[in-house]
Amino acid sequence: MVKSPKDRDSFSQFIDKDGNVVQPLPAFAEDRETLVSLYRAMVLTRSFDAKAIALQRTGRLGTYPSSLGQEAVGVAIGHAMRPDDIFAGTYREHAVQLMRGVSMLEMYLFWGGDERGNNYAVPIKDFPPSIPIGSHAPHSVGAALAIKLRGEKNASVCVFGDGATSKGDVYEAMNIAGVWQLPVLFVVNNNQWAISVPRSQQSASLTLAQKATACGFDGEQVDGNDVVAVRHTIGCALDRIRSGGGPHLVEALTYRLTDHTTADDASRYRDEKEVSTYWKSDPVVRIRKYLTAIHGWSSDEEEKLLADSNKKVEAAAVEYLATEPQAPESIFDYLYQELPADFAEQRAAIIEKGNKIG
Ligand SMILES: Cc1ncc(C[n+]2csc(CCOP(=O)(O)OP(=O)(O)O)c2C)c(N)n1
Ligand SMILES: [Mg+2]
Repeated sequence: MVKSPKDRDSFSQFIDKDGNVVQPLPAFAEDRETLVSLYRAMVLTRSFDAKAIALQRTGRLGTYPSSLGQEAVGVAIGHAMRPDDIFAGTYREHAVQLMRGVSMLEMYLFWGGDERGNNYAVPIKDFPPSIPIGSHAPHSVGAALAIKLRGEKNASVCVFGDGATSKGDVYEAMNIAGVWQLPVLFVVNNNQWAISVPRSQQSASLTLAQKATACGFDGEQVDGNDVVAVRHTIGCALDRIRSGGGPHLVEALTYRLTDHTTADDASRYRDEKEVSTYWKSDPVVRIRKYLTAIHGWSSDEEEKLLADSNKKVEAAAVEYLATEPQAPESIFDYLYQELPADFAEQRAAIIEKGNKIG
């Protein structure tokens, strides 16, 4: 049931911030193993994130955008998608990428400035993270058009931030998706900030979900810190889209618990009190509380999970640091099928210079 997006408090929720159930759970959430697998993925994402920041701070990774506090959204999206769906997201969707099968090595390579990190073994049709805001929305809709023209039953999934909803590219993509009734799901990962611009100054629209209304399809809000609610909402939306229901939008309400990127210092523009209030809605703690209270999640299991996650992340980091850097001329190798003549000259000049230095 799609709730009205006109009311800011209309978001759906199953488990509140204290781990209490507020309405009967969907069937998948009755299963301990499923919940544990969602929790496991959230913890792994958080470990991956912490290591990325440590690598950046010690000069071994480029600028990195943390997903701290937003793990439930990405894990739920990745869990609800099928392998043949097509994902296009921003730079902050590490959780989705991990769920889709992109390796941690590939992801560290990407954030270390190595284009081989974009050449995933799986999922082959997914787009690389979009650094320009909103420019991937038309691409995602293009993929949805291809799906429709081929008569396939998969879906295109496009994730962007609250700030991106103010971009023309996003509105244009949503508009044509509505006109052509394309199989595309738009997810607004609303973390309340676009660098230093708060949600209140981003848009006078009461909700971001209601922007879908102008494009002729439904939008709804979900508690983005409740992994059960996000998984349920995204799963239902994808089912409707796959059975020909046309586009849909989900606004996931969450919070960016840390700086915008490692190049930012959020303490210069936002109140520490606000941040500490949102820490009380931490999505990882919430599902752990529920698992502990209802499914007997033990401290032994917790310790083992943390140790396993850290081990996987450390192994990926070791592999990343041991990877031979690409040759400088590789900068030209990933954009064109056939290199234009002037670039070919520059490429040759780099090789020539490198050989002389060598
Ligand atoms: C086209 C474009 N304009 C501006 C920027 C600079 N920029 C980087 S992140 C960002 C804010 C994006 O906010 P939001 O969409 O809410 O995503 P979030 O970073 O919060 O996940 C901006 C303006 C950019 N990357 N691309
Ligand atoms: Mg944002």
